[in-house]
Amino acid sequence: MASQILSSGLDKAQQAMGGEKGAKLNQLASVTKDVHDKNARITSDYGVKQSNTDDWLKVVNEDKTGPMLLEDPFAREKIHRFDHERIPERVVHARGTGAFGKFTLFESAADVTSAGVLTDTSRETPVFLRFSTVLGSRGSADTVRDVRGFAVKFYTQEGNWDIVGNNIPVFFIQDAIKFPDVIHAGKPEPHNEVPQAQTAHNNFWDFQFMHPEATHMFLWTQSDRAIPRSYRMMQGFGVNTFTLTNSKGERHFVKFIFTPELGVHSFVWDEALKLAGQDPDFHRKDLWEAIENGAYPKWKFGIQVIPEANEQDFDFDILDATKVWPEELVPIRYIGQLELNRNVDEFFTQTEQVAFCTSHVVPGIGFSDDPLLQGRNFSYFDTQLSRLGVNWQELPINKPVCPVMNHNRDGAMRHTITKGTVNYWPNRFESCPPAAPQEGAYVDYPEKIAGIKARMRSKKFKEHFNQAQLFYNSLSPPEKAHVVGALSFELDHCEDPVVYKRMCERLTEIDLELAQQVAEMVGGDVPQNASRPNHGKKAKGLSQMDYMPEKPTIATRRVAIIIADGYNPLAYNGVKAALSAAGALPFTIGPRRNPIFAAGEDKGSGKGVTPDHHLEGMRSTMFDSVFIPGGAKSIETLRKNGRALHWVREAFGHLKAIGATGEAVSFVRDACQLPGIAFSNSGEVVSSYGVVTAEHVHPESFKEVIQMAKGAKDFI
Ligand code: HDE
Repeated sequence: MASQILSSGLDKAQQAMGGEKGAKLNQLASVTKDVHDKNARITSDYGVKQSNTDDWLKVVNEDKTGPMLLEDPFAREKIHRFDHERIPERVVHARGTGAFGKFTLFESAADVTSAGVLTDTSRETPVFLRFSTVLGSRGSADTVRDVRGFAVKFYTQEGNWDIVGNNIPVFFIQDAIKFPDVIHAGKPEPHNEVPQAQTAHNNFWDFQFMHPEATHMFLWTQSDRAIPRSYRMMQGFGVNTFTLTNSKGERHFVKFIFTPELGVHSFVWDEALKLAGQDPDFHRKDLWEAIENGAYPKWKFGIQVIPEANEQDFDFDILDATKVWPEELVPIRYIGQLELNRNVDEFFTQTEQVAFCTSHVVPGIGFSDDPLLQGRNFSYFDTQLSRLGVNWQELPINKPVCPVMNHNRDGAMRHTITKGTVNYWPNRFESCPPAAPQEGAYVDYPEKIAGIKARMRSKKFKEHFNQAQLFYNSLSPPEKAHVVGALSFELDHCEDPVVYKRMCERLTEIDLELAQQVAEMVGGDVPQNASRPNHGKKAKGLSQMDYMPEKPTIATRRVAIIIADGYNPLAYNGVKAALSAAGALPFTIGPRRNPIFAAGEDKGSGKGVTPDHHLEGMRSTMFDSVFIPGGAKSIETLRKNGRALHWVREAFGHLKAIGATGEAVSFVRDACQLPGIAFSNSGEVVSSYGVVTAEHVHPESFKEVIQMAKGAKDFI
């Protein structure tokens, strides 16, 4: 019985894998209890079964009222336990969500590293990935403009390896000593704790001006990258420069990159703003929904490698985290794949208690002198001590799947019981000795260092604008327009003219036209001259348009199908089936969540279709696309429904694919009120500005509608 309870949280498939492949899940199963176990009964924490957990023990009179007894151990335990449920939230990246998965290699990187996880192509390494926003509190909204965390824990056979990355490849600062400043400046202001999860305020932009090194990064945060459509549709970057050492002892500098199979996609700002209120858990739910539906998100894993001897070959310092390594200079070598395939069983014990450390690397992987990384290596372990306590690595989610044995002992909440009479090394029994390199011990790279103690940065660290220009120049025209819009929004929220006027000046270091457009909007002095000429260079891989999926796909996209009584069942059923067949997620939306009847369907005997949601319950922002089947009566009803009308207009404004057949064609035309769009007036399928219409319905046209809808937003 006990083992049945313990393993009930496991996927059968994962269990069948056993061994290394199911290693982490098997380990977790040994500490997992199932609240749905039919034989489970409420007990106290000390194991005594309880008969009543609803009433505190009291001295009652004949009316059954009276004082409560402090004696009641069960009530006291329940309340005391509750009083201490919260732990400190992460000082940054407090809001997040995570999932389990696996990492596989399709090409060995043995030429540059000896790490098993990057060389053994037969391995399947279990992983846990936590996505996050940076500035908001634990209860803040998912869709705010912010950097997203992309933290991966690889449970390798040689110990845990953490890549604690972001969805943006550079950072605001070069030296870790500045981290408390940049975070204080971005978090709510100290006097009134406003604003929550926003960089649109004086202090953030004051900091940006004071730190020219932040220019490249703030441009990324004002781009579409900072409002991703989904965690599944963004890249992950290790950001810092790490090193790889191969079996010959040769060292290389490396950057780690994850690129999503679904391509890189974003919201438009208005969508993100609205969703923050309409569905603050949008990203969390999106990831959960995809995994539950078996649409496992996948990323290609790549490395950019520079041999040690070539460190000085670039006009930027390769240890400077405010710089990318342009792909033209250092190509990305994609060698593996990361897949997420299992949601957590419990948020707190898994997603909240997972703890990452940049300092956790395995043999074959090491650090560089990147001054941001060096500081991070100090900070992460330290923060886990205050957040989770000294024994945080014993928590099930953090525990390595390989053996752990050493002479570290005791501390609050120690779980492991280590038998034996010695707790130090060396000891007279030679118990638990260090390992030899041939046994897989970590070997420190014997780097030769000579220097003077000083608080300084290298000369190349002092150039801050070249790559900001490179990034801006590489964006497509709509992406540039979005940057202008984002900066205009953010600086409009700064009340202090010193802040927004100076920032407008700073923009002249990047691009005069950009600076002029923003200054005009936000009340800055419109500059006439650039502070430096734009070098005009571009690089690939910076615009997210470079990451459209190889084949356009509608898979996992949420499509609203809006119907009312009298809808055309052929169009409704046809499109719904075609969408499902293409892997999309169709949701029926009606004026009510009670049966809606098709044209010709008798309300008395017909079953109707019960919508998934009603028009007041949802908003167009929660869907990627909308389809409206014809049916004279249905369209007559929808025309009178302001919410339906607004839905179509808003979806069009957010550049979403809209499909319509039959009578719905004129409905969409009237709703959009844009004379430039072409509409179908025959059986032909017409696609114009992402609006796909077919006046006369025949089953073949559904396939075409889907096909054209696939690329519609990207096309625009
Ligand atoms: Fe972090 N960062 N960070 N950071 N960071 C934390 O560690 C820190 C930086 C990143 O899902 C903290 O466990 C310093 C860059 C992610 O649990 C803390 C510096 C990048 C997460 C910390 C940086 C990151 C964190 C807070 C400057 C992208 C969430 C809670 C030197 C590569 C991990 C915690 C999770 C979390 C310190 C800069 C990514 C305080 C000192 C650059 C994804 O230790």
